[in-house]
Amino acid sequence: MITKTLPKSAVILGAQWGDEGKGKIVDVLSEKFDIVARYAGGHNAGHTVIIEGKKIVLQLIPCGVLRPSCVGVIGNGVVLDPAAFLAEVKKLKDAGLPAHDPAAKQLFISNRAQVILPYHRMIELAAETAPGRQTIGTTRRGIGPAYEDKIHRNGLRVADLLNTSLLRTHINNACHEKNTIAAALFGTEPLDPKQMYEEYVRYAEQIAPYVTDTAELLNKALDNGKSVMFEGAQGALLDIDHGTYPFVTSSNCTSGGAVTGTGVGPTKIGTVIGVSKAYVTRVGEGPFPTEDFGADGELLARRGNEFGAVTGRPRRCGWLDLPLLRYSNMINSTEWLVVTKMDVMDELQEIKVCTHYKIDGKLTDTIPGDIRGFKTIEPVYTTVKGWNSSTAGITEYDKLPKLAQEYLEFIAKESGVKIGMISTGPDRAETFSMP
Ligand code: 2SA
Ligand code: MG
Repeated sequence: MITKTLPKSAVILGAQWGDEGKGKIVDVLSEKFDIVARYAGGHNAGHTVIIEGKKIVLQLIPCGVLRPSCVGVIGNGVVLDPAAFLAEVKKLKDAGLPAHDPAAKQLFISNRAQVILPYHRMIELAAETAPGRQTIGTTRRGIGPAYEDKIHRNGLRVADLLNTSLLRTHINNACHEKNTIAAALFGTEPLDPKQMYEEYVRYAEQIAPYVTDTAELLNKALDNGKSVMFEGAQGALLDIDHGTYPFVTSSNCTSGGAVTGTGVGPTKIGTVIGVSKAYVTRVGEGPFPTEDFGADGELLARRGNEFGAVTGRPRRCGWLDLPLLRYSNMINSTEWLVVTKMDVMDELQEIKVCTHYKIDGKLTDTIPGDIRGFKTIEPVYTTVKGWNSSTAGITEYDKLPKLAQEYLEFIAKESGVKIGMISTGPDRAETFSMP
């Protein structure tokens, strides 16, 4: 049983293309952890948690802080939009949650996290909508351009945001450069550096009380016997290195990201838990071998309420893809799977599962390394009978219909990873550990 064997530290991440229901699982498991740390992405993530019928969507702040006993950390691997952070802090305040108050010492931001500035959004929007450019279908939050600046050694870190003279110089220089590029390439109107500085200096004052050296905080906490959960954002197949490049996000969503994105080394991480839907969804462009364009795909979208939590975009739906799940398990060293949204499949007469790919007439399990390779994939399906009865809200394995149990056993056997937990509905309570 997953909750009985949980070590002092665990990575929880999406095993697919995001939106697997991580937010809810992090929330449920955060009861067992002292600290929850986000290690990658930014406010492009949308983690929906429903507590006693009340829905809370967090994009940047780790879901763990919804429990007053749990400390939230925004790690160095995250790209932080100060305005988005402050808007979420207000959400916590309005919900009466103590984490919003820096005096509660329940929420921390890494001094080494990168800052998203308005020109990042400007450049991304222009590039995504420019004629002749390959659209990625991003969330248009400036995530990619902020990571570009980080890797280009051109970025502004939170520690620099707090240094007013450095901030002024940085904004002046960056605006000069980005305005010139955006005007030349896309004909975009320039941004005003003076106005930007005045806005960001105010943000800096407001976020300063949350800022600390979070690598030190996390390592000391672990050394002192505290427990830490590393909360992934997006999903393994959107990872900048291992995902379906270039249709990916700009960070390492995989378990390796937890190490570089927080400053806690691999020997201090106890386990990796992958969250997978009982089917698959994807939002934005890019390959999706098991996408279903027919009535079943529509049924999954409707019953699963498959719309982006951040942008409201409809998600594409399809069948569970075992080659991709095995690949995700491999690159993450996943030890446990959590299967979510079982109940969404309750009305299906038949369920298809992709067990292998056929590429150039040969059965294979290897995931193509190039995007053109995906076009040659023919998914090989096994069809199983649907359980065709309600699993919504069931919280005991024995009470699941026999066919639903068989489906889960099939997933565990074929993916090579044991299933530790099942979710049968959106509420915190609609979850159970496997016997
Ligand atoms: P970006 O904005 O640069 O990270 O976009 C690059 C690709 O990554 C995908 N992406 C996501 N996919 C699923 N869920 C995400 N979060 C939100 C949610 C998305 C939303 O939880 O629902 O509300 O639309 C997320 N964030 C990034 C994105 O679709 C691009 O394919
Ligand atoms: Mg999401």
